[in-house]
Amino acid sequence: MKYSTVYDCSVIEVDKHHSEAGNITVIENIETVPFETNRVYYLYDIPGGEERGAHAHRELKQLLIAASGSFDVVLNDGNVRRTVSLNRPYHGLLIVPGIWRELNNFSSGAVCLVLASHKYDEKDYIRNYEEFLEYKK
Ligand code: T46
Repeated sequence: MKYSTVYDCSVIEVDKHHSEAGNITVIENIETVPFETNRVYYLYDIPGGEERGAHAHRELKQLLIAASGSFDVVLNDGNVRRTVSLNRPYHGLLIVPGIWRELNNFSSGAVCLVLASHKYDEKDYIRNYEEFLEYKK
């Protein structure tokens, strides 16, 4: 998605069932996320001050959730930068393809849960920022 912008990314509120015994959030394909989930992964045990990401995807769509704790996601379309703070397990950040992202400011015990539209494919990554800027031209 060469022409995607940071404004194509959005925070959605996913459902939350509350009971006195605690909460549960359920995420269903299409109902909640506008793509079919083919992979789930999560980042955890992230040392203080560490950053993750620093790449873009050509085709992959993702929903990022702070399943525990909090962190910031800096979205960048080569033109505009936008920082989104995730700190609720019932908020999900939809990231469209063609967006450079950096994850930082992880709290202690933070867990970044990711629902992804495709299986892992290293060829889908743009890991060089100069290459990303060329791709977006
Ligand atoms: C993203 C952010 C939020 C695999 O072998 N399979 C996988 O499905 C994934 C996601 C990663 N890996 C390997 C590739 C690397 O050798 O795990 C290692 C770490 O991956 P990476 O450096 O890409 O990790 P992050 O945390 O910078 O990025 C990950 C995802 O790759 C990326 O899609 O958006 O989480």
